[in-house]
Amino acid sequence: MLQLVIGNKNYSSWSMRPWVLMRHFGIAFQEVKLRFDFAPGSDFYRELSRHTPTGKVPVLLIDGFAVWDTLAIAETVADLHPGHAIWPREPMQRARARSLCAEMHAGFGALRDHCPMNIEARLPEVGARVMAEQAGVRADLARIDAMWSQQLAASGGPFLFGGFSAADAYFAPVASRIRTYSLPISVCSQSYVERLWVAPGVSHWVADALAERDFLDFEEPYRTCR
Ligand SMILES: N[C@@H](CCC(=O)N[C@@H](CS)C(=O)NCC(=O)O)C(=O)O
Repeated sequence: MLQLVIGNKNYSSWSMRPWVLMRHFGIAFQEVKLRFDFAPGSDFYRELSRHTPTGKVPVLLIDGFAVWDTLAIAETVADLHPGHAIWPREPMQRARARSLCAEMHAGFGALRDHCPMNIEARLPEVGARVMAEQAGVRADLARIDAMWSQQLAASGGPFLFGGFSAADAYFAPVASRIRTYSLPISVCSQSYVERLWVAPGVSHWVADALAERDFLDFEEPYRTCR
C-alpha cells in the first residue's frame, strides 16, 4: 500500500508535487496529512520522526517503507509504475525533464523565500513590491519564463513535455505563486499556468487547499487579516 505523508495543502509546496503527480496518473495512495507546526517537539515533528530523519514532508510510504525528498519520491513512483509516463519516454527528453526538476529542486530560492505558496491568498500588491525590490525574484522569474517558453515551443504543449509529466507536477507550486502574487510572465507562460491549474491532479489539490481553511500565522507573512 502507498501512503503519502504531507503538510497543509494551502502552504506545502513540496507536498503538492508528488500528490499531484500520483493523482494525475490515477495512482492509488492514502493521504496522511500532518498539520504544520514547526515548534521543536511538536506533534508534527514527533509523528514525522516515525517515518523520516529529515523532519520534512513529503514522505512516501511503501508498505511502511519510507522514501523521503520529492525528487526521490518522483523517481520511486516512476519505478513502481513503469506503465505511466511519469517522465517523458524519449531518453533525451527524459534527461531534460530531470534537469528542469533538479533545477527547481535546488534553486529559485529568492522566489521561494519572498513569495511562499499560499493558494488561497491573492496578494498582487506584495508581488508588485517584491518585483520592484528583489532582483533575485526578478531573475528567478525570468529564468522560469524562459524555461517554460522554450520547453512549450519545443514540445508543442500543452504541458512542458507534451503530456503531463513529473516536470509539470514540479512547477505546479510555481504556478500557484504566480497566481497568488500576480507575478508578470509572458503570455505563453501565463497560458501554461492556466492549463496547469485545471489539470486533474492540480485542480483536486487546489480544491482541497481552498476547503482546508486552516490558516497558520507563521505561514502568513503578508496577511494581517482574512
Ligand atoms: N528537499 C525536500 C524539502 C521538503 C520541505 O522543505 N518540506 C517542508 C514543507 S513544504 C517542511 O517539511 N518543512 C519543515 C521544516 O522545515 O522543519 C523535498 O524535496 O521534499
